[in-house]
Amino acid sequence: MQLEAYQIADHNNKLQETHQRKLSYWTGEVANAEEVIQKLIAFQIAIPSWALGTGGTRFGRFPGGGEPRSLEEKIEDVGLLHALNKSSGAISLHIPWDIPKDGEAIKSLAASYGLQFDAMNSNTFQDQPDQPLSYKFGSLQHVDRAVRQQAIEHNIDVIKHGVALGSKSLTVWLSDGSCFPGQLNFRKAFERTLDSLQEIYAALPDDWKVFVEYKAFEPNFYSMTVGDWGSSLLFANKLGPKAYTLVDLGHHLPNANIEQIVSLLLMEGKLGGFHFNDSKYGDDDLTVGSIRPYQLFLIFNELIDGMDRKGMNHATDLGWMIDASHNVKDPLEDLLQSVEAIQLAYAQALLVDRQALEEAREANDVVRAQEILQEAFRTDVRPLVAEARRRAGGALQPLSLFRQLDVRQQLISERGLKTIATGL
Ligand code: AOS
Ligand code: ZN
Ligand code: ZN
Ligand code: ZN
Repeated sequence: MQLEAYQIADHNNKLQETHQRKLSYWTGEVANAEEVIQKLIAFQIAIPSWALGTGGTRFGRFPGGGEPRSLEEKIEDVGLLHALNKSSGAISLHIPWDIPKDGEAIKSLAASYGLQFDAMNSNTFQDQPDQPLSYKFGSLQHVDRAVRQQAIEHNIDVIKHGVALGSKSLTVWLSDGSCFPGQLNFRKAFERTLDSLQEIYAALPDDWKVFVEYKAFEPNFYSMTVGDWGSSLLFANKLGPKAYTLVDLGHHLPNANIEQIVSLLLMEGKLGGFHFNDSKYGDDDLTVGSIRPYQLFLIFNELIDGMDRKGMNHATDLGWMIDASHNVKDPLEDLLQSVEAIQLAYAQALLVDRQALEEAREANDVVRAQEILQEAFRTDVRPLVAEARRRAGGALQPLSLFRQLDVRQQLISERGLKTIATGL
């Protein structure tokens, strides 16, 4: 299905009066309201292909119906999101779950929805049916050179698929590590992984980046070879200027200060990408902003500070992606909520009076510094976010419109009730 412009216009017309009242109030209150709106219009958040179906857990999966059955239908779903919010203008593919049969056709299908291809994701954490060697004991770190070679070639193959689609980056997330003390020589595992990554790096086109994603635990529970931002940064530094660290919000030990990590990585010029989600315990992959919205705001506060200091473009100089999926919500509704949460945190962080904050810090005025941040965090920026969407041609309230138009029911009638999206 495809949304028609008149459906969005009708929806916006009905809400226009109330929207305008709230907007006028907040544009009066917020000094840089117009700047915030412009930045929001430019800001796009990529949707991962694996978030379009019900995620499930290892205990079970409860598909909701109408899930995309093919890469084409995944693109159609992201197209629907983008039509509603005008902020989901990119899709991130996963090989081999999303192998395009005809790269050109897929590229033009995406373009017809105004979508680009964000980072390509390789997969050496599962064995595929036709795969000669197993990743049971790791991939790029494996003791057997032949297994490492197979994993290297897979990554190079993923780059080739990406080139055909116009993607500009590769995200490498490795499940490599060990489950028990003694199992692994940590140093050898690091060195082998580095050797393998160097071969992949050598195959990167000049205008590409590679993102090294770290994760503290799971599926390995004693050690992860790329387990934290320190090891990711070591790899990125040793690889060279096209290699960066990728921060997934769910990949830290409990209570880690993620905003501080972000600040230091940006200082080093080595923060490349982001996987947004939220969590209470571990890699929960819950809807962005559903558990710790203040943390998300503090992260954006550091992102803006660090990017502005380096003269970076907020919209284009980092890879912004959602990495969330779970069992109980309609995946498209969930993604609309996640995108909105990211925009709210971004907009609030744009309100921080940075000069006053620096002055308070230099004067050791702790109370004032906290007040400045919370003042921004407690501002209702929803009308600004809605206005940015309206001006870009999207819906004032994407989630309500999704429900009013009964989008899920239409997808179920087109695709069926028992559909399973390929993915995790
Ligand atoms: C895994 O935990 C990581 O978050 C990955 O970024 C991602 O979820 C995975 O690559 C999906 O395939
Ligand atoms: Zn991730
Ligand atoms: Zn994860
Ligand atoms: Zn996650």
